[in-house]
Amino acid sequence: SKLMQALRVAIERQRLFLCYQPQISLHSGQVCGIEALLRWRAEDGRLIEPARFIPIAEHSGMIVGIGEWVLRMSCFQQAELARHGYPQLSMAINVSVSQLRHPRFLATLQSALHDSGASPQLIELEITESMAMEEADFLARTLESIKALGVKIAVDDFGTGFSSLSYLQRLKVDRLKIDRTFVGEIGDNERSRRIPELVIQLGHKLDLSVLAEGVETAEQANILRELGCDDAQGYLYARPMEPQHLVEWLRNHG
Ligand code: G
Ligand code: G
Ligand code: MN
Ligand code: NA
Repeated sequence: SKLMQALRVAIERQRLFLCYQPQISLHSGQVCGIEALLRWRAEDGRLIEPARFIPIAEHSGMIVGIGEWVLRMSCFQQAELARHGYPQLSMAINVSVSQLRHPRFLATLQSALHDSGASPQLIELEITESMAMEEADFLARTLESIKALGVKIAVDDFGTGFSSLSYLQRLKVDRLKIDRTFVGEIGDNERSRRIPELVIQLGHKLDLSVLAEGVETAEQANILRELGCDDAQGYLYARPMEPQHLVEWLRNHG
C-alpha cells in the first residue's frame, strides 16, 4: 500500500522518533516514571499517530526493526535520565505481539539493557489486554523469560478487552493501566467510578500496581487518589514531549 511504502521511506530517512510522557505517583505527587511513545513526522511536518501506522508495521514485518529501535532508544533514555540525576524513574515501553513472537526478541532486549546500562527493574514492557488474552499460552513462557531478566510487565488499555480474568492468574504481570476511556467520565457521577474502583481493588488484590491513563483534570486525579489508584499519566501533568524537553520538564516538576 501507499502508506506502507511511505513508512519504509520514513524509516530510511529516520522520520520516526520517540516522545516521552511522565507518570506521577498519586501518593507522593512525584514523577515516578516515563512512557515512550512512538511518532512519525511526515515530510510536510504533520505527525502521524501510531494507531495509523503500527498496524501496517505489524502487517509488513517492519515492526521488528522499529520495535528493536524503540527498545534500544528507550533503554538508553532511561540510562541517560539516571546520569542526569533521575536514577529512580521507570521507563515504560510499548511492545506488540509480533515483536514478542520474534525469536530474537529476548536477545534484543538483553543487548539493549547491556549496551545502555539501563536498570532492568526500571524497564516496564507494556502489552495490551487483547494481546494478553489471545496469546496467553505463548506469552506465559515469554513473559517468564522477560521477568527472569528483572524487567517488569504492564497490561495496557486495561478494561477494554474482554477482561477474562484467567490470564491475570496465568501471566505474571506487575501493573494494570486503566484505559483512559474510563478515566474521562470519572468526574461525571458516582456510577462512572465503579469500574475504575473495581480495577484498582482487583489490581491490589493481585499485588499489582495500578496506573490511570488520560488524567486531564485535578478533579479526576483527586477521585483516583481517593479510590486508591497508585499512579497517573495524562495531559493534567504533561503531554508526550520530545526528549530535548524532558530533563528541563523534570527539573521544574521534580
Ligand atoms: O501516543 P498515542 O496515543 O498516539 O499512542 C497510541 C498507541 O500506540 C499507544 O497506546 C500504543 O498502544 C501504541 N504505541 C505507541 N508507541 C508505540 C511503540 O513504540 N510500539 C508499539 N508497538 N506501539 C506503540
Ligand atoms: O499506550 P497507550 O495506547 O495507552 O498510549 C497512550 C496514548 O494516550 C498516548 O499516545 C498519548 O498521546 C495519549 N494520551 C496521554 N495522555 C492523554 C490524556 O490525558 N488525554 C488523552 N486524550 N490522551 C492522552
Ligand atoms: Mn501504553
Ligand atoms: Na491505553
